[in-house]
Amino acid sequence: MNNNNPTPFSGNLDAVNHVRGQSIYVDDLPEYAGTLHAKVFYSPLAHGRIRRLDFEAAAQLEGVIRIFTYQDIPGENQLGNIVPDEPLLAEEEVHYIGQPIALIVARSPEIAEQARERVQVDIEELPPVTEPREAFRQGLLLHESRKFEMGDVETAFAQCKYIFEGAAHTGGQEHVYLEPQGAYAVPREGKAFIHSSTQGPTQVQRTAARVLGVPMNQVEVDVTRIGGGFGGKEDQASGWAALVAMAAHLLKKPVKYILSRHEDLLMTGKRHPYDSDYRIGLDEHLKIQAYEAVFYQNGGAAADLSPAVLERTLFHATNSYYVPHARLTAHCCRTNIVPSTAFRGFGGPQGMFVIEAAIHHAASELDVNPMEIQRQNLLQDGHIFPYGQVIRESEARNCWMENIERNNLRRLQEEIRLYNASHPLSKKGLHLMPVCFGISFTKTMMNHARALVHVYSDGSVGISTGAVEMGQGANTKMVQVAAREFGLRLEQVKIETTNTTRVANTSPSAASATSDLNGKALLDACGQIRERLEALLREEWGLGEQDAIQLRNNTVFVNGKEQDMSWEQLIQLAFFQRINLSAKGHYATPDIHFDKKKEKGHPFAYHVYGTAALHCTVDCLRGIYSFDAVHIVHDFGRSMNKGIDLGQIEGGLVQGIGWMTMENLQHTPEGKLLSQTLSNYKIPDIYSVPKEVSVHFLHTDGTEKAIYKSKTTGEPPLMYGIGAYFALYDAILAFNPEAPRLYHAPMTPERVLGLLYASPA
Ligand code: LUZ
Ligand code: MOS
Repeated sequence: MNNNNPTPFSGNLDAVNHVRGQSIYVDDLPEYAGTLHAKVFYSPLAHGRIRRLDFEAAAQLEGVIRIFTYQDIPGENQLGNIVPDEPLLAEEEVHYIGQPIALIVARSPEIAEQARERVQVDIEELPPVTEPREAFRQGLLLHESRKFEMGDVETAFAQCKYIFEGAAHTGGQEHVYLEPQGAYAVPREGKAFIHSSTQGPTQVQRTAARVLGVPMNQVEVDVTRIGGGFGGKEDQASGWAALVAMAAHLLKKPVKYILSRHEDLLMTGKRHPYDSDYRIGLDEHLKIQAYEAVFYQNGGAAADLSPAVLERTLFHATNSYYVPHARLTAHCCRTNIVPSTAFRGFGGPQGMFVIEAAIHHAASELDVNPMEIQRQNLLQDGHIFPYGQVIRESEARNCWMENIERNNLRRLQEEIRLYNASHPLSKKGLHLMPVCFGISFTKTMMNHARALVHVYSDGSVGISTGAVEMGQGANTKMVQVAAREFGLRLEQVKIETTNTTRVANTSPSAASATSDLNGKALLDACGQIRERLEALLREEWGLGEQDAIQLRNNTVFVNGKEQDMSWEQLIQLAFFQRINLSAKGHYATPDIHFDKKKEKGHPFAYHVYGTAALHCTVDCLRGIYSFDAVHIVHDFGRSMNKGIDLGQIEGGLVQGIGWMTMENLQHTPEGKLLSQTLSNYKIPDIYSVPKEVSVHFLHTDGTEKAIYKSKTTGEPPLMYGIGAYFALYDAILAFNPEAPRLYHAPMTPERVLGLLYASPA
C-alpha cells in the first residue's frame, strides 16, 4: 500500500499543555500515600579517604526513617556503564565534592535536608587534581587514549608554506534543564516501578536492576516527558533512580527524590572542559595540508560517557574542512571534579573549536579574513574524513556560499569596515561558522530502535516508541509519522509514555538520532498493519496486484478514487475478520560500521551541514558586547516540521553562544565549584540573545537515512555558537590589532576587556 500523503504540520503538540502548566513532569505526579523523601549526603572534599561517618544525630531527628550507605545495597554498588569505575555510594574513598556517600530517607524533603546537616564525616584529605593536563602528567586516565591518523603528517608539514601552532581551551557547561534530575520509585508486588526524568529509560532500568540485584524484568521505568535533558540525563539520571529504587525496595514504601537546583548544579556532571594543542600547516593557496591536535579532556572523577565523548571529539576535529594529512590524539583525563557527561554535541563542539581557532590564528597572522581559508578547505564529495568515511552529498560549500550571497556578507564586511573606521570606542565583528555533524551513535551497536502500535477497534491509534520527549518535539514527530502512514489526522493518534515494558532495550534519546531511529521503527510497525489491511481489501474487493490502495483523509482510495469506506469502517471490518491490529516495529541503521583497532570505518548514517554568520558589536570602553544578527543557512533535507526544526536551530544557537561567551564554570584548585548557583552561573536570557536571527532552509534532497528525508536538527545548531567567540575576536582585533591570539573560552566581557588593552604576547 503506497501512501504518500504527507500531513503538513508545523509546531509542537505539547505547546498547549506547556503554556497552561498542564504538562506532567516527575514532581507533578500525584503522590501515593506514605511516600517518603530522600536526599543524599555528599562528600565535602574533592579527594580523600573516609575515616569515620557518624549518623547518630541525623538519625535521631523526628521523621527520619533510615539512612543507607553502600553496605545496604542489595546488588552491585556500580553506576559505570562503559567502565565500571563509579560507585553509587562512596565506599572508602571520595573523589569529588558532591559525591554521594549516604542516602537519607525521611517523611519530608525538609526533614531529610535537616538530617543531612547533622551528619558528621571525618575524611583524610588527599591532594586533588582538577586540570586535565596535570592529570595526564600524573598518568591519571579514565580510559586508554585514542588516535586518528590519515596521510603522512610529518612529510606534509615539511612541505607547508605556513605553519601555526598554539593552545586552546573550552570550558564546561551546565545543562540547566528546567526540570532538575529526579526519580520516584514505587514498589509493586515486589517489582520496582520507577518514574524517572531520564533520556534513557533502559539505562535507568539496567542500572536499577544491577543495584537491586534483580533481573531487568523486575524493574519498570516510565517517562511521560522530561523538562529538558541536553545530554545531562542520557546516563546521569540513572543514579538518582537507582537510589530511590533501592530505598523503596528495602523500605517497601514509595520514595521520591527531586534534586533542588543547587543540588543539581553541585552533584551532576556537565560538559567536558578541554585543553588542547594544535598545529596547522597551509600551502601558498591557503589549503590546509596538515593538521595535528592533541586533546586533554577533563573527564572528572569517573568515566561515565567520557570515552564516547572523546571519540566524537576526534570524529569532529576537522569539522567542515578537508584535511588530507591529520593526526588527532585524545586523552581521557581523570580529575577530582564531578564526572563530566554528555552535553549537546557530545565532544564535537570541543573539537570544532580547536580547528576554528587554528584557522583564525593562521588568518590573523597572514592578515586575511578567516573566510579566505575556509573557502579553500570546505568539504566536497569524494573527500575523506580522517576516520575513513567518504564524503557524499556534502552541503558544506552550498551552505557557506548561499549564506554569503543571501545575506550580502561582502557588503556587510564593508559596512563593518566603515563603522569601525569611524567609531573609536565601538567595534563590530563578523565570523562565518560552518558546521558538519555526523548522525548516528558512534557506537554502531546503539543504532537501533523499536515501536509498538495498536489500532483500537474504534479506529483510534495508540503508539509507543523508545523516544523520550524532552521539549525537542520527538512526540509530535512520532504522531506525525503514524498519522501520515494511516492517512489520519494528528488528533486520531495518541502517543503513550515511554515505558520499558512496552518498548524494551531502547537506546537513550540522544545523538540527534531519536526521530530517525524511532520514527523508522514506527514506520515499520505501521507498515505491517497497513499490509494486513491491504490484503484484506484485496480479498474483499477482488483487487489485483496492479490496483493501488491508499489511505488518505480518513478514507480508502483505490487507484486514486475515493471509496465508500472510512478508516473506522475498515478497522471494524478487519477486527471482525480477526486481523491483528497491533504491530511491533524495528529499525537498525544500515551500512554503518567502525573498526576501533584501525580507527577507520563508516560510523555515520549521514551528516548535517550548515553555516552561521554571526555579527556583533563590542563596547571597547567596558568590554561588553551584543550580537546584532545571526544569519544561518541550514541543511534540513526536507523538514517534516518546520516549527520544531526552527526552534531547535534557534535554541541550539543560543545555547552555543552561551557556552562560548558567558557560561563560566570555575573550580578552585581544591576542586570546589564556585559557580554553583544561577546567580553566579549566567546563561543567556532574553536580553543577551542576538537581536535578529534568520534561518534559511537550504533546499536539498535530504537522505533516505533520515525519517521522511527530514534531517535531524538536535545537536548540530549548538556549534553555530562557536562563531560567537571568533566574531568577538574580529571586533577586538579591529580595536587592538596587537592583541595576543588567545583561544580560551568563554569570551566573557572580562576577557574581552583584557584583550582590548593587552599588549602582544
Ligand atoms: N551518546 C552516545 C551521544 O552514547 N553516543 C553518541 O555518539 C552520542 N552522540 C551525541 C550525543 N550523545
Ligand atoms: Mo545527547 S549529548 O544526550 O544527544
